Amino acid sequence: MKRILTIQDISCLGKCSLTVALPLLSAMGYETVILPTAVLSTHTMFKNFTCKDLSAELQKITAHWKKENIRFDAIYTGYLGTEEEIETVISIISEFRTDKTQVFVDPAMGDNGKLYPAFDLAYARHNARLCAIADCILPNITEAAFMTGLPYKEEYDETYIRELLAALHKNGTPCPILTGVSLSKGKTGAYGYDGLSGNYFIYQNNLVDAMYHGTGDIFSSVAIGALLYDLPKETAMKIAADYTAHTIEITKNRKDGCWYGVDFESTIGYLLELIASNKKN
Ligand code: PXL
Repeated sequence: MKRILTIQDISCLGKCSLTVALPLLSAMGYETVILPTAVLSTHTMFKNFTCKDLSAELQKITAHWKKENIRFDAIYTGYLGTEEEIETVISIISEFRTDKTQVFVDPAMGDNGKLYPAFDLAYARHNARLCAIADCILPNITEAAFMTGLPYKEEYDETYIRELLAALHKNGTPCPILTGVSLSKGKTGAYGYDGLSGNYFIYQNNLVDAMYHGTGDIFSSVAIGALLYDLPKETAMKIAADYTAHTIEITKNRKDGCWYGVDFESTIGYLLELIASNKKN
């Protein structure tokens, strides 16, 4: 069984970061080791959330793992609260990385042309330093624009997407994957570049007209889990995009749900079916 280390915050209530990565990767059949960077009462879309930074603890936890000679097949980082946290995570990756470890970075920091309120341009540039050392990154267009300094565009064509991918590749990562890419009206999906083969890969499905918090984390967790099955990259994108879209659709139609996240718990059965049918093909 592959062992994945995921480094993100715990938003105790909120269905994002570790509270989605852990159940989804476990359901996908991975031993999932967590390194919580901070504990928040809720995610930051709530007012008056509490936050306890765990930076000081990270060194102690990872020093213990080193003594136990623990190794990881993959390291997956998500939302990181500060520039210092990013620096700590860069050094943890360099300590635990072997030539077999695949490093995935989701530089979760913004959407729709804006950074989340807690972040600024200096933070985005720091995230670009983390992305530079990753084997594969999964930013959305907003995050890619802030990290590369290219303009953010609401309306775009494939040339713009390839420019962003080229800039991210030049920054250092062999496999940048842009999420939330819409190549035609009513569609959305992922568009990636595999620097090792020199090929682009694309998956588009129908856009579900609803926005919920945490769906980026759900897409990334499933995409990373699927990539670690060593499926073709298009297939991994299909599994992640179809699962995320279906989960948003189910959530949209519910009567008694919460506003702050999607009902991913009720669609885990669908995820496993999707994986089984795509592994066969
Ligand atoms: O879904 C990304 C995320 C993760 N963790 C926290 C957040 C957010 C997005 O706002 O606030 C604490």
